[in-house]
Amino acid sequence: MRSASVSRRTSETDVSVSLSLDGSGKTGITTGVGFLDHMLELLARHALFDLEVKVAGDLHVDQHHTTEDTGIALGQAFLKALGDKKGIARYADVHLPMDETLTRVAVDISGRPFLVFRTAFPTEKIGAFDTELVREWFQAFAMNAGITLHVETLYGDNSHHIAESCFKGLARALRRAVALDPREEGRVPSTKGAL
Ligand SMILES: [Mn+2]
Repeated sequence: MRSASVSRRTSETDVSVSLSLDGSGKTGITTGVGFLDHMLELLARHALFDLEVKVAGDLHVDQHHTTEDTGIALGQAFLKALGDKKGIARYADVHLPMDETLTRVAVDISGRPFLVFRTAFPTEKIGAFDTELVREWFQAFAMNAGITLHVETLYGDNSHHIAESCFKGLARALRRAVALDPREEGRVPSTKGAL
């Protein structure tokens, strides 16, 4: 089982993450931010990761630190769980429809952190959640996971659907990118021999 745990404590948040890449989508998630819990639950479900996340964050300030730091810790856990990256598919891309919304996600488990995020939200809020925090979470996750991640919403009208298509698209892309390819025979999928 490729799995890892990360605890990360700052003056703003205290985050614990346990992640198994070879799971079944089991979750236990309490970040204190309902919408973020919803996104992480569907991320785990569609990636078939087992994921536990507990956060005590400074929600009296706003949801920014909690959202960003959850992305950082999950990215760190993902990188740690991947280990030497031997045998993985490495690349994957998906088009993820959600009703009227269509989002394209492409990922390279490259060791070169980079985010392209071409997604706009028609509203500033989804319930109590600031839509600008979706990008913050993706930035934090991509940088700490060490992946090249391109997210583009091709069209969409509903902010909840748009956010959900981004997280589900990431989930489906990661599920395929971390999958073990028997033809790789335990080799690192790079001409450099390392990722
Ligand atoms: Mn939903």
